[in-house]
Amino acid sequence: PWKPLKKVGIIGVPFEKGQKKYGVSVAPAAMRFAGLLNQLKEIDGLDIKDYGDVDTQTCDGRANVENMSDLALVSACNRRLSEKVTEVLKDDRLAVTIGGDHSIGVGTVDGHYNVNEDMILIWVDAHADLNTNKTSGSGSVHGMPVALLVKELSDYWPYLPTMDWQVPKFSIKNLGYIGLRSVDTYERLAIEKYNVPTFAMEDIDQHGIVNSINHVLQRLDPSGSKPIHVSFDIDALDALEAPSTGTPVRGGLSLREGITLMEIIHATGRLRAVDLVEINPALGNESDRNRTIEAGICILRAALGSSRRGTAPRGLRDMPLQ
Ligand code: 6HN
Ligand code: MN
Ligand code: MN
Ligand code: MN
Repeated sequence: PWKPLKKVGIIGVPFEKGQKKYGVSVAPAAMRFAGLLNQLKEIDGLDIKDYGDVDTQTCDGRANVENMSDLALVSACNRRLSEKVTEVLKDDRLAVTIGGDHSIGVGTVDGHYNVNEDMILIWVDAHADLNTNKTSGSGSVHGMPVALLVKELSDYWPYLPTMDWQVPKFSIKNLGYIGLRSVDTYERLAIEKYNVPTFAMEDIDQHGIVNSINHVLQRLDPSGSKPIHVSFDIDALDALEAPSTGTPVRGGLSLREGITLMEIIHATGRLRAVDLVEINPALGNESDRNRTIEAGICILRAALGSSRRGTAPRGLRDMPLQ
């Protein structure tokens, strides 16, 4: 009964306080300027609606939590984002969220969970983003969104002022990782403790990207009946493919592996939300910036059904006669 959604909603989240470098908040504007909407509209039969940018500038209240930077702003931005994702999904559109740093995964997954409690989450990233404020070496919330989201880790957090709206309900049993190659020690402990299906780069090298994603999908949803959320950190791609990002790691996915991954997920017909985060147009030179943005657009096009084989014109059976 599942078939790919033809209606899509785009949400921009110009937010960068989940990490410390300037520029990742410029990505939604840079992606739009590069022609994102037209490049998605070119895909066969898609109806694209732009929901604009979420307000990322304002918050009331303060939250001074040890080793957790700008929590009040992270919280306020994610709260608005969660409501926006819920709105897009309730409009029967696939929610495409353009970050922003990866702390915005809290809002996208929360907003998706509120519509589809049976959703599964594929976190495509060089990093596991599974730190708490106790285990984080950076104090940056973009390294913590998964730990904030999963109910199994709620006891490992202190009380978080301003975050009362976000009650962790999503189960870590519905999470899988692809692309990991920079995992902190306690993140690895949690992955093993909860037996999270994880295809780190050496696993992908051994099994190939096709077997890797099929294995994760099979583990999380053997009957193929659950909506899929993909949170794609551009640093999952090799740093040569996507240099303009805040925490690049060498030895990542080729662009072709990223595209194949998204084509397979598209083909399930169950994709309901995609995040594309951590593109930082202020890092590197112009060629780095363009390469990274183009890679991001390729990933989204694959997720939305663009075919590398090409697509014959709809409803037509012959070439035009003279
Ligand atoms: N990202 N594990 C490191 C940290 O600071 O917690 C890096 C996190 C990177 C986060 O790329 O979304
Ligand atoms: Mn609406
Ligand atoms: Mn990330
Ligand atoms: Mn990352």
